[in-house]
Amino acid sequence: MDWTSFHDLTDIEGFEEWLNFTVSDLVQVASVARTLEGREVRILRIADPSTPGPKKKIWIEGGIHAREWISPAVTTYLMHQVAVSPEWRDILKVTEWYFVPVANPDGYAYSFSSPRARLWRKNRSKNGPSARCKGVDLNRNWNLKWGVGASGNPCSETFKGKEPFSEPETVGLGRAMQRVGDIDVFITFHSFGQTVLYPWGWTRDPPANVKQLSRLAKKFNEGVKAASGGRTEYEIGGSGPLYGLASGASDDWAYGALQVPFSYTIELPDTGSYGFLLPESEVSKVVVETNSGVNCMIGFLTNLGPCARNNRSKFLGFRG
Ligand code: 0X9
Ligand code: ZN
Repeated sequence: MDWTSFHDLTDIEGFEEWLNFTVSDLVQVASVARTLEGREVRILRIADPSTPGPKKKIWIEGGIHAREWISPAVTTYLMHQVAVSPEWRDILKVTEWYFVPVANPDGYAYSFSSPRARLWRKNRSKNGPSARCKGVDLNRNWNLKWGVGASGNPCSETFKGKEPFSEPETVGLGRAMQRVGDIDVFITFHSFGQTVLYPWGWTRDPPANVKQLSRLAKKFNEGVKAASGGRTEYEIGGSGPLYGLASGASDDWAYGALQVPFSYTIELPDTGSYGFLLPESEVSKVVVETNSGVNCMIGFLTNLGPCARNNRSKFLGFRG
């Protein structure tokens, strides 16, 4: 494993097992769903059992859209850093992490299968016995205001599925998130655009704690800026206003159904020159900058590290 190239599902699963084996005191691996093509949707829990709770719970989702290869790259890098890097050690004492490196393994594997399939977005669902077109957009399939800004046509890139939670991937991930319970921060990595999006996607109305959401998003940008020497910046805003209405996404479900107070979609680089076809030469830069962004965010939230907040300032989500 390295972060100077993109890796297929076999490499990523091998890396998960290696991390689980070498950092066995901190890392646990579980399978939360079985896909149509028989692959596992895996989550990795990283927590330090030698420090007492309660801890902030952070859920990081990657690879829900197959072609956005930089997303699993960022997720696996962050997972590795959280498990082994001294930069995260203090924060890890007061946090527990749940990583989903590849939320859409069938789609991801398919996008590696041939140059023709490189830009595949959905899973590989059959959509009925005689359907010509395969795949459900897993980021239109979660059960919150399902249907707004999504397609009912199986041939569309944004096909919402036949009903909310029709897909094993979304069902398994949703149940696992419910089981974990009281998640404080949810981040799903996508590409491209260089934006930090907060809810809602299904309406342009601002969410209840928009001020806190925006303040924490700015910390991500601060961390990215610091690591990039001021060269990389993200735009911050509501996903409805910035990207147009789209419902059934995991961020809205985490925020609206699970009441996760800090829920974000981070659209990774670039801003459109290469788009989904980001060159491998960019991978190391993006993963390092994103790690720094998340470190600043969580450092602020936990009051640890270089981005620790002022002790006296109150900073609470709406769940308190
Ligand atoms: O449309 C999406 O699913 C995401 N953009 S992408 O280009 N990566 O496909 C944005 C999702 C933003 N969140 C919501 N609409 N809730
Ligand atoms: Zn996406």
